[in-house]
Amino acid sequence: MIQSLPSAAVLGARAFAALQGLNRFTDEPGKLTRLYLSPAHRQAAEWTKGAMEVAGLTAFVDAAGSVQGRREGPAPGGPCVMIGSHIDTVKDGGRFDGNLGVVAGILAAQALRDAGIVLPFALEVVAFGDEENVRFPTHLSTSCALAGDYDPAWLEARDAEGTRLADALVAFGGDPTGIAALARKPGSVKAYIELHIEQGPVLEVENEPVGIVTAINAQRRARVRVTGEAGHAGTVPMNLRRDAMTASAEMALALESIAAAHEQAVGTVGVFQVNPGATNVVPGAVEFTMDFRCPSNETLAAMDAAIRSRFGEIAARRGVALDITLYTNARAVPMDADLQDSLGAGVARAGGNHAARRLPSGAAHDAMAMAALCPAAMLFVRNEKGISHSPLENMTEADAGIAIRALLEAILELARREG
Ligand code: HGY
Ligand code: MN
Ligand code: MN
Repeated sequence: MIQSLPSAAVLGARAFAALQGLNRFTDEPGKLTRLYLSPAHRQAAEWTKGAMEVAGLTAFVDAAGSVQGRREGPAPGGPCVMIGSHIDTVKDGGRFDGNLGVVAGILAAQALRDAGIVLPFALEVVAFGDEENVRFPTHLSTSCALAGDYDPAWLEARDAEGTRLADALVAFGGDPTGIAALARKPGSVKAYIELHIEQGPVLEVENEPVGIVTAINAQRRARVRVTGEAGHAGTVPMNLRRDAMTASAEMALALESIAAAHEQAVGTVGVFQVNPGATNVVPGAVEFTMDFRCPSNETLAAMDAAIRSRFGEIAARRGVALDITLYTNARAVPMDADLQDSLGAGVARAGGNHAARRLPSGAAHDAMAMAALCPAAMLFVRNEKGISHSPLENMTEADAGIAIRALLEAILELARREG
């Protein structure tokens, strides 16, 4: 006997209560910092596994550190619909980025189980562990593991302390040798849906609680090393300096102006290390990161060429050495059109006459990786002023509830379309 599904208000309250529990786990008390394979990530993974089990899913922490939960459909081992997002965060991040999508999947599974609804496919919820790629120079490594695109070189990646990813994974309780086996067979995942905060201002400006993602922007990340000559800050004349810091500062401003000159492009220098880092020493070496993105692959390639040309000119004029190492080169990823329509039907059935605005994503998501395996789509949730990757990240319980109810209705729409 099918009972009614919980209201959006009930789902919103449950989501906020669950996030309270999950977000106790941090590596920096007083802030939300939960980097891949950290102690807080392990605690959060255990909490997530337990919450999945309460929701009626069979759950485990996989070899790469993600948490996978599954409820079988009529044919054991058959294809599934997967709801996923991530539980790693940036440093001093927000409560909702990634975490909300995982909690939403768990609450949807629980609501379907409680309502006695039997789906014509298996239902899976996955909490990926390396979406932010803040600790190691990787790119969506844990969702790439499921999509069959894991790069073994990532196991040799080192964090700021010099720890190898493979060693951190073993210490976490993962298994580097078991990652290849995580790859899902084509057809085993019918659809991947990710509910995620928008991390931008569009839905708030247009007064819509939810939106449907059309595509995820192309993105490149690089590490830049600039080498000049250290010297005495008091004695080296300005015209004889090979100052790595001022050269790097000019390059950072060049990135900013190149990004500003290209349609819907962005460019960011987020990490900037000056060596030796003493007041009275002309900096001999600087290492900084670049993150640049835009909707078009061609425009991103043109930006890359312009950056290399401008940086080369600056280095030559200032007499410093330059090394640019690209470590992320992700093409723009369109979201599946049919799955977008199923999400649109879900939003319509969730009530409230919402327009289900279609919009691109400037932020990367695990859906980028999963789209290589199966049809993937995303449901965005309005968040206050679009602020994200910040402790000021916020949203209303009501919007969270509307989004989770729409997710539930979209899953039922997929079941209906299964016939
Ligand atoms: O950087 C990003 O776009 C994502 O939040 N990891
Ligand atoms: Mn995210
Ligand atoms: Mn993020």
